[in-house]
Amino acid sequence: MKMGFRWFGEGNDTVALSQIRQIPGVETIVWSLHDVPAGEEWPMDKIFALRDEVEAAGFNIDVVESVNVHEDIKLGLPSRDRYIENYKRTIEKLGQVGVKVICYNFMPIFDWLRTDLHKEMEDGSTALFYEKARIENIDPFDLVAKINENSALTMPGWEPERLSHLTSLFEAYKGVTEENLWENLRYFLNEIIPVAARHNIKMAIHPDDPPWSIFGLPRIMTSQANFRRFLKLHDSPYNGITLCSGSLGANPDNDIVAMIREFADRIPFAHIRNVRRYENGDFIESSHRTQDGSVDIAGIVQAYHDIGFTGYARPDHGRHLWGEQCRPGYGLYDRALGIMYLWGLWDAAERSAQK
Ligand code: DNO
Repeated sequence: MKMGFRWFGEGNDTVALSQIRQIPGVETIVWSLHDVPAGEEWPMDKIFALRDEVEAAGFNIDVVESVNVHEDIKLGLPSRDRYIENYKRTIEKLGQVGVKVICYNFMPIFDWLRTDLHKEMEDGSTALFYEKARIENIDPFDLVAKINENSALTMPGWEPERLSHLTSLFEAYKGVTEENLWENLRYFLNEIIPVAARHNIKMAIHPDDPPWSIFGLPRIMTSQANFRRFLKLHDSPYNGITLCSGSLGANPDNDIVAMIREFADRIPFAHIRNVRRYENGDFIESSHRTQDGSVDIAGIVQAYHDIGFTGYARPDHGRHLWGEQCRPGYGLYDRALGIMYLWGLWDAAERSAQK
């Protein structure tokens, strides 16, 4: 297991590379060019600049998260081909600087979704929280109208500057079914995976978070059965999964340990974090420790050890501790604690395997 840490770039992250350097065992910075819009080709000078900065701080740049997929590709519009060509050229350029894994997702309109970014926990820390009933009761068009009247009603991802854009996107997705999305994903994979293979880059799709449909939008990367189907859509070692225990773990039906065992050779990248689920479907992102949430993190790390996992892992979102001001979920302290927990489990598994 190779350990990585997500970093949003100088001026765009509250955590410094020099701080990450002091967390034991981190070799890889998980990075992206966050200022390049989805669908555009990444400029080589920016890739080089990032590489030089990260390598000078003592890390490698093996994992990119994410190269985002333009909505026209997910919608299967005729304009998708232009964006797919840009995507391929970005893969080629990342291949030139030695990138090994590219993480991406295929979620319509929204990436991860929460209702509260700073929900207070019993111990005074705060964490990302999802209130199911609140989301289920939303008619997206209605919410857009309400936010227009009162901008205080906005939710993460619904910022006023995105609103006009959001309405037309919701319109565009009307009538798009899960089967359409599968077909559009297959088209995309058939185009990009051969390019990734030529450059020895493993593409690793991220599960939908939460792993169920929201606002009537189709979502397909949600379950073990759907990941099985995904891997067969384009059967290649370069077509893989970012197995995110926290995203999938929000649904109690998902057995992450079983997924690790079944998809063992198709997981180039692991996101490891816990969530505490409530009976009404709400969930909160608890500490990485097994006992603090509903996901069996100890069992997950053991399963990775059992399959001889040599891919990349990173701790995922953390709580906000000790008054830290940071990007929601991406502070220094709880992710550093998470790494030490993961190493503890891993090292103990190594020891007991040697006996
Ligand atoms: C949240 C992340 C996701 C992930 C993308 C991958 O913090 O796990 O945003 O990076 O879905 O494309």
